[in-house]
Amino acid sequence: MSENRYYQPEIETMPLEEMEKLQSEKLVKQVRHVYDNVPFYRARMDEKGVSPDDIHGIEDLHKLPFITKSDLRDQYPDGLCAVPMSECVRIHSTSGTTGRRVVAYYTQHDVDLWEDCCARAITAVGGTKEDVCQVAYGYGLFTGGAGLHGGSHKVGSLTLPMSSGNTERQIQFMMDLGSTILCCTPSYAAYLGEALKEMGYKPEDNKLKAGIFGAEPWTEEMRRDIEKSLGIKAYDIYGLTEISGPGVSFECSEQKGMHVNEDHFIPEIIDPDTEEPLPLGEKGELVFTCIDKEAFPMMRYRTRDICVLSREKCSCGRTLIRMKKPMGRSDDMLIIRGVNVFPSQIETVLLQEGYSPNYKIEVDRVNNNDTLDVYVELTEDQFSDTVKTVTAAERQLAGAIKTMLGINPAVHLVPPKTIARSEGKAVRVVDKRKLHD
Ligand code: DLL
Repeated sequence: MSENRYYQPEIETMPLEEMEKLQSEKLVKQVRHVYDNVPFYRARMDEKGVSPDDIHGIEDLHKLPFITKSDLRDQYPDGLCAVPMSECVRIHSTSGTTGRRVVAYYTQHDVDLWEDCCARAITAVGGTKEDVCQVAYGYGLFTGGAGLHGGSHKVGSLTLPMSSGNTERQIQFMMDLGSTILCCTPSYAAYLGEALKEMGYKPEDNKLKAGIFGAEPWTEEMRRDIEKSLGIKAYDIYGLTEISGPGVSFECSEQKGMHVNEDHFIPEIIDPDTEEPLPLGEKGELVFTCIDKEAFPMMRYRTRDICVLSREKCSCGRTLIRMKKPMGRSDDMLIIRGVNVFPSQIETVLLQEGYSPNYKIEVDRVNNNDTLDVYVELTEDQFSDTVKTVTAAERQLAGAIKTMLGINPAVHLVPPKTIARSEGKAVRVVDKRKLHD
C-alpha cells in the first residue's frame, strides 16, 4: 500500500457519531432544497403529509417518499432538476433505455464531489500521482469514462482517456506508456487479459498493479481469473447514473465489500415488497439518498439492486459503511455488455415491427463476452421458406433492436408454434451467465 492511503482521510476515517451528525445536517438542508425547488418532490411530500420541518436528521429519513426509475422516466428530461439550467454544466444518461432515458444533471459542485468519490476509489487501490491510469470505460453519456477520468486527474495520475474498445490500441498504449492502473468493466478486463496472452505477453510483462472494475455484476471467480491473467489486484467499484456514477462505493485493500461514500449518499436496505427499512446485515433492496447535490439530488431512490450493508470494522482504517457486491435485482433489468436492458424494450421493438409477442431472450457469456440471442416466432402468414427472405428480415429486426438498445443482438426467426408456451408467468429470459457467487 502506498503512502497516501486515503484521498480525504478526515471523511474516510471519520468516527460514526460525527458522520451521522454530518449526514443529519446535510439531509435537513437537502430536503429543504428539493422541496423548495422541485414541484414533483413537493407534491410527493405533501401527498405523504411530510414537510421539511419534519426532517430533523437521519432518524427521520424513513418519513420521506421513495423515488423509482419510472418516476424519473415520467419527469423526463428535466422535471427533477433542482437548479436553473444555467447552473448545470453537464448531463449524463443511463445506457440503453428507451426514448425516455434517464438524464442526470450536474452543477460544477456535483461534478467535483463525484470526482472526489472516484479519486477516493483510485487512492484506495494504491493510486498516486506517480501512476498511469488507463481509463477504458466508455466515454460519452455513460458515466464510467468521465467519472474515473475526473478521479484520476484529482489524484494527479497520468490519465489515458482510452474509452472502451479498440483492443489492440489499448494494449499498445498499456505496454508503451506503462499503465499501472486499469479502469474498465470486468468483462473487458478479462478480454484484455486473453488478448494479451494471445499476443504472446506474460502477466509480468505489463506494469499494471491494480484494476478498478465495475458497472456490471461479476463473481469472485472472475476476480481471480482477471488477477491471474493481468498479474494485478482487481477491485470492485459500484455506482449508478441517477446517484452520480461510479464511486458511490468502492473497494479497499481488504477486497471485502465496497465502502459507501456516505458523506454524500446515505444507503438504506428495504424490503422491496413492503418498502419497510430492514436492519443492518439483512438482505434487501438498496436505496440511496443524496445529501450533498445541487442539480439532481435523489431522495430515497430505489436502485433495485439487492444487497447487504455492514458496519464491521475494516482493516484499511476506513469507517465508511460497506455494501456487499449486489446479488441481483428486484426488477428484470439485465446488464449486457455494460448496457442496461429491460426485456420490455425488446418486446416493444418486436411489436412495432409487426412480430408476435412469442419470443425468448437468451443471454450468455462466451470468452468473457456477453451474447444476446433473440428468438422470435413467426406467424403462419409471415412464415416463409426462402432462406434469403428470412435472413433479410432477421437482419432488419436486429438493426431495429440495436437502435433501441445500443447493442447488437443475434436475431433468429423461428417457425410458428416452436417457442414453448408457459402456463404461468412467461419465462422470456434465459440468462446462462453465472454472475453471482
Ligand atoms: O454502471 C456506473 C458505473 C460505471 C459503475 C463504471 C461502476 C463503474 P449505470 O449505467 O446507471 O451506471 O448502471 C447502474 O449497474 O444499478 C447496478 O445494477 C449495476 N452495477 C454498477 N456497478 C456494479 C458493480 C454505472 N460493481 C447499475 N457490481 C447499478 C454489480 C453493478 N453491479
